[in-house]
Amino acid sequence: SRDYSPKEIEARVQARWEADKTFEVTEDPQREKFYCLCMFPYPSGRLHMGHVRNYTIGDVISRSQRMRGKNVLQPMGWDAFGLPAENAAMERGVAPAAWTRQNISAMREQFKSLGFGFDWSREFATCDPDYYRWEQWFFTQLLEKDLVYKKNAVVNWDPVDQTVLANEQVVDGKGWRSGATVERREIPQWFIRTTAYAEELLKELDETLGDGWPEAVRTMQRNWIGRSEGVELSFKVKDSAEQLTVFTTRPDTLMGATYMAVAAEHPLAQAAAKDNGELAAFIQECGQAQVSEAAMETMEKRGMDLGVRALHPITGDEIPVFVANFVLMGYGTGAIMAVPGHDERDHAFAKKYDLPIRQVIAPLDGSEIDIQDAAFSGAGKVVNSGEYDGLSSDEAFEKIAQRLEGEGIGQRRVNYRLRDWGVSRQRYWGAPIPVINCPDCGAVPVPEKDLPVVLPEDVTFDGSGSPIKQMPEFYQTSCPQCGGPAERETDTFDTFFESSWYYARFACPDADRMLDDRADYWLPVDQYIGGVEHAVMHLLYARFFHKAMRDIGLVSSDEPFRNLLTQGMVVAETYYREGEGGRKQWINPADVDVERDDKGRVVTARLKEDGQPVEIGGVEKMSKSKNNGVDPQAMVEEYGADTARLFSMFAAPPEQSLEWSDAGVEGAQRFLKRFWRAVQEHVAQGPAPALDVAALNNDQKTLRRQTHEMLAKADHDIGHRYTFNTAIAAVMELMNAVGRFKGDSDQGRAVVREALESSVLVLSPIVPHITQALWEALGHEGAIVDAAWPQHDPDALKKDELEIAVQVKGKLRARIQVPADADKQTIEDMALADENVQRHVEGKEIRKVIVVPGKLVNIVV
Ligand code: ANZ
Ligand code: ZN
Repeated sequence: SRDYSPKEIEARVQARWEADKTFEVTEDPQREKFYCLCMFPYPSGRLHMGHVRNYTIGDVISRSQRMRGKNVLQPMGWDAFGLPAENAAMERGVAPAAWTRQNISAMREQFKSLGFGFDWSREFATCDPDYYRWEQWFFTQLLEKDLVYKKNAVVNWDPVDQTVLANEQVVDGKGWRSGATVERREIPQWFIRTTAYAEELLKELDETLGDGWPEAVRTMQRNWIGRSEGVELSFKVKDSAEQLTVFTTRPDTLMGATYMAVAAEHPLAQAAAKDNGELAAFIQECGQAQVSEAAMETMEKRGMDLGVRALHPITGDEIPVFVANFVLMGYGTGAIMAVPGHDERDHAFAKKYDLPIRQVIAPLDGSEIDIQDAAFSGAGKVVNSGEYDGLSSDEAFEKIAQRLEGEGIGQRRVNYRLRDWGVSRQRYWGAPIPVINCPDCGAVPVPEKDLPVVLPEDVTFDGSGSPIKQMPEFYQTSCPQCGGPAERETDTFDTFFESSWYYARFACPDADRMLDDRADYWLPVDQYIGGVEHAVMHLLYARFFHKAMRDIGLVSSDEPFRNLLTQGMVVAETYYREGEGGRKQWINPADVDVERDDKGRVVTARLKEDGQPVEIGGVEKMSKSKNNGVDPQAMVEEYGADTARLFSMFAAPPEQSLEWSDAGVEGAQRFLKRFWRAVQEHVAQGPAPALDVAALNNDQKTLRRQTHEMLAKADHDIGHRYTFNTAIAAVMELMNAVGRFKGDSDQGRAVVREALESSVLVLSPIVPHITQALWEALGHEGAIVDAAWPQHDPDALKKDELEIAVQVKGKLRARIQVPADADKQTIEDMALADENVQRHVEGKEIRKVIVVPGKLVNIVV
C-alpha cells in the first residue's frame, strides 16, 4: 500500500514478533552475549513519557547490538511491592495484590503497543512468591554469615492511628491521616551489614566501573560511602575513671581543641542528665527533632555544658564537655574534640557560647587571617602548637598520630559515612521477613523447606496498620528449633530488597534455586539504563547484593552493571490559572492553544475551551503535580508507536533533558511519512539492477559517498556514543539528498536503493515497525532485527575531487574543484587559472603562493 498507516503496520509487525517469539533468547556459549536492562517500573497503572524514553533507549541499544551479531537479552518485569498499592487499596477498597496485578496487565499491553523487544517469557513481578522466596532464603544465608543483625532503631509512630508511618507519610511532623504529632519510637529492626563491603564498594567505583559509569554517579556513591581517615583518641575525664573517645580527621589541630561535644544519646550526656532536670529536658528536645545531615549543616547550633571536664592529652588543660545538637550518635564515636579555629560548626558554637577560639593552623601563602571572625578549615602550617610548630598539616597529622599511638591513647582509623541498611518495614505490601520469634530460642530463621513465607493477599486494607499484624492465622506458628509456640515476624522487607537482585533473576527466572548456571552466562548486565535519582540507594544496594551473592557462590562477577546510562528527564511547558486564595490550578498543555515567537518560546496561551488567556509557568519535569504530563497511550493512538519513539530519540541525546513539543512530534510523523513514500515510490518502479561501483558517474558517486558517510556516522553514534539524535539527523540529511537526486538510469536506481536500504537498516532499532514493513517492501524476508548491521565501505568515502578555497591577499575569491590527488604545483596552476582570481591579481606582482593541500590557496600580491 502507498499510504503510511502506522496502526495497521504496527499491529501486524507486533503480532509477527509474538508468533515467532522473536525476542525470546536462550543461552548460547558460542555467541557473545549482551545483556541490556532498563530499570524495571513500578506498576502504577499507566506509562508516562519518562518510561517511553527510558525503554526506547534500551530497545535501540538492544536491537542494534543484536544486529551486530550478539545474543541479546532484554527482559522486563515489575517492581511490584510498595506503598502506593496500600494507598490505592484504601482509596478504592481493593486489595493491594489485585490492584497491582490489574496495573501490570494494563502496562504490559502498553509496552507491547510501543514495540519494545522484551523477552516476555522471563517476566516476573517481585510480589510473586516464587520470586521473593529466594530473597527470603538469601536473608537467612546472610544471617548465617553474620551479615544481618537486629538492633533498636527509631521509627515514626502515629499515636492516634497506632501505626508506624513511612517518611513520606509524615507531613510537617504530623501523621498524614490522623494529623497527630508523630513520635519517635525505638523498635527492634533488622539491619544488613552493608558496611562490611564499604571498602570494596568504594574501590570498584574507580576500578571496574571507572570507564563504564558516569562520573557524577560515581562521585555521589563515593560521597555516600564517605571514607575518611583519621584518629580515634581518648581523653581522660577529670575525677572519673571514664574516658571520652572521639574521632577526628584532623589530629594536626589537636592543640586547638578548646572544648568537647557529645551527642544527646551519648552515655556521658545521659549520665549527666540523671540529676540535672534542665539538661534532661534539653536532651529530650534534641532527640525529638529529626534532622538530616544536610539540615544539620545549616540549623542553629545549640548545646549545654555537662559540667564534666576532660583533660587535654598533651597540655593537661581542663576543657569543658558539652552536649550539642550537631553531633550525631551514629557517626564515629558520637563525640568530638571541638576545634573552633578550624571547623565551621565548632566555630559557630564557640561564638554562641563564648568559648575560646585558638588558631593552630596558618594558611600556606602566609596571608593574615582573623580566626575570631571565621574558621580556617584548610590544610596549612602548624602554629601555636609547641614542638609541632612549623610542620605542615600532613606532617603534624603523622607526628601527632604516632605520639598518641605510642602513648596508647590513640589509634588510626578509617571511618565510613555509609550506614548499615535497615530493611524492616512495618508495612503490609512487601515480602515477609522470614524469621520466627520464639520465647525460648529467640529469633530463628525460617528453614529453607518452609519457604516461601507467603504474604496473604486476600485481605481488607483500611490503613490502620498492616493486616497481617492482626491475623493470628498468619503469625501464630511453632518454633522451627524447639517446636514450642512462637510468632512470626510481621514486618516486611524494604522494597529496595527486591530491586537489588531482580537483574540476576532474569537470567534464570524459573530456577529452583536463587540463581543457577545461566546467571554467569548473562551477568554482568552490559548496559543498565535508568534515572539518576537511583544513583545512590538502588545502585549501591544492588552492588552490595551482587558481592554478597558472589561470596555465597551464586555468581562469579564482582559488579552487577558493567555500563550505566542515566537518562535525562522529560520536561514540558506548564500552564495555570490563579484559583481561590492565589492557589495555582495547573492546566494540562493538551487543553491549551499557544502562539510562539520565532525562537519557539510561548508568547500567548489560551484555554481551548473558553479562549481565555492562561498563565505560562515555564518548562518543568512532567509530573502529576504540575499537570503537564503527556499520555503516551494517546500519542500512540494518534501517531503510532514509531512516531513516539522517533520523537523521543530525536529531540535530545539520552543524557540530557528532553523537552516535549507538539511541533517536534508532528515533525517526526512527517519525516516517517516522507520516508515511507520515498521507499514505496522506489519499489513501485520495479527491482533495481545490481550496483556496479566502477560504472558510476559523478552524481551517483556523490550519493553513494553520502550513504556511506551516513553509515559511518550512524555506526559510531548508535553503536558507541549512544547519541541517537545525530544518527537520525544523518539519515534525514541523506533522505534529502535522495530527494534531490535525479536519475532514473540503472545505476542511478542502484545507488538510490542502497541509500534507502541503508537508511531502513539504520533506523530499524529506533522505528522497528515501519522499517520492518519497508524491509519487506524492498524484497527481504525475515525480521529486520536479524539482518546484519550495515557497515560503511571506506572506498566509497574517498572523494575524487576536493573543493579548495582560493584567497587573494587573505580575501576569499574563488572555490575550485581539484583532483583529490593533485600535487601542489597543479593546485597552484588551477588556482591562478580561475577567472575571478585572475581579475584580482591582474596588473599586480605575485609575491608568494601558499598552498595548503586539501584546504586552501593563498596568493600574496
Ligand atoms: C577535630 C576537627 C578539627 C575536625 C578540624 C574537623 C576539622 P568526616 O570528614 O566527615 O569524617 N565529627 C566526628 N564525629 C562526628 C559526629 N558524630 N557528629 C558530628 N561531627 C563529627 O568528618 C570528621 C570530622 O567531623 C571529625 O574531625 C570531627 O571534627 C567531626 F579543624 O575533629 B573533626
Ligand atoms: Zn524455640
